[in-house]
Amino acid sequence: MIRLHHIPFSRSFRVLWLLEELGLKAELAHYSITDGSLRASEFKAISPVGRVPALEIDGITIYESAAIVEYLTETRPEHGLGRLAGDPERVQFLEWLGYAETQASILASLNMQHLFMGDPTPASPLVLKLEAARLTASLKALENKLSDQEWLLPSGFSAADTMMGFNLFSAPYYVHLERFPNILAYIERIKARPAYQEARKLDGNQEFYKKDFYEVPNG
Ligand SMILES: N[C@@H](CCC(=O)N[C@@H](CS)C(=O)NCC(=O)O)C(=O)O
Repeated sequence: MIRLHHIPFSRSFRVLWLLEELGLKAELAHYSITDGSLRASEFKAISPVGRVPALEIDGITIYESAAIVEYLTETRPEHGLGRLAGDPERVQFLEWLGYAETQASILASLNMQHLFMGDPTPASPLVLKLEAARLTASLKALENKLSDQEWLLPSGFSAADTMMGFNLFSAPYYVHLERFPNILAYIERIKARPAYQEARKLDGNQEFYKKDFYEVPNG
């Protein structure tokens, strides 16, 4: 039995997509960011800070998306989606797992302030501006990297792309991607993958974004 603790359009999509790439089917346990289900003691026993993803597989439970990605690729090396110790791309692979999470933390901060803060404590325009600039900087570096390769690693698609790919579906709510043609082409390549398409069907509807774009407020 494989069970993925999941919220649609969240970091758990990274794992949902990677499982599809590996040909593994998981039962989904659904949560919501707003209904308190992440704070239930049963879930805290699985994920101590009450976050998704968490994955039950092979008789163990793992939380932290990068750790899950590493575990899945190391225990299923026949799919070639990780870069194991000794591989010349190992360091780049690990860097991208971390980079994706660094970028996701900026997105999470923007989400928190744009979507979940309001009366009586509206978000700070200065912080929103800084976070949008930090997101832009992280996208510029990605744009440069994709100028002469199709995927994050020179040798081709890997699980690092499943870590990063998720971010690129949240980023356009805060930064116009038209100025990043390599990233737009990368997103199209992602969308063309059958495993990605299957994961999207299983994902569920996102419940966060009510607008197509969130402008940085003046101030
Ligand atoms: N570093 C963790 C972050 C997990 C995380 O923050 N997940 C979000 C959804 S994208 C969450 O569960 N948030 C709930 C909360 O912050 O209360 C990972 O990569 O798995």
